[in-house]
Amino acid sequence: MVNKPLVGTFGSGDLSTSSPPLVGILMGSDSDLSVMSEAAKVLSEFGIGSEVHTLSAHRTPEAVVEYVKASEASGYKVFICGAGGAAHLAGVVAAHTALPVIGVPIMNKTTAGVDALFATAQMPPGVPVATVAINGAKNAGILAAQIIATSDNTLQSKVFEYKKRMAADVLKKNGELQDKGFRKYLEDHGLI
Ligand code: RP5
Repeated sequence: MVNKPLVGTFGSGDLSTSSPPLVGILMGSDSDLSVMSEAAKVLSEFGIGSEVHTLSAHRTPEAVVEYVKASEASGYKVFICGAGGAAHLAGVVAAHTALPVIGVPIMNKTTAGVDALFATAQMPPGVPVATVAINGAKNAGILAAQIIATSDNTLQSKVFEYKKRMAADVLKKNGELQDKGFRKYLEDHGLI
């Protein structure tokens, strides 16, 4: 059992916005944090508050359930769960909530994250986990924003703007590539 309340602690620290958290970001170990912080960062760009916690399906099973129940009662909308190896965290969270759960398989040295990908994606019928790519925490954050945006027009506009900026950036780079040719482009961008 944990000593202090798990919910409402704004665990993402300097990555969090002043908005009350709507997304709970969980990871099995602090060794997952550099990957999982990408979800908190992109949510913060959309002005969505999140909390980041290290809670493990295997090492702290009671605390996971306690957190899910408390944050669900506090009005959270989505959970994002990252774990590596025998990655059961997202599935366990999904077993205890009716909120959408997004799973992030974390890469590891022994199997490059393929075991986590299968463990996260291959959920039994009735208990879905929306699984993103191995180490795909940024996409998990964007997907969480898109889920919340289905009932928030202002947020939906922000998601559209995000996609427009992304498209403009790619087209700008393509323009430069066409102007310079691939050899000079590679040189100028330090890609060779
Ligand atoms: C999983 O085991 C964690 O999600 C992490 O990806 C992996 C290794 O954990 P550590 O041994 O680094 O704490 O539970």
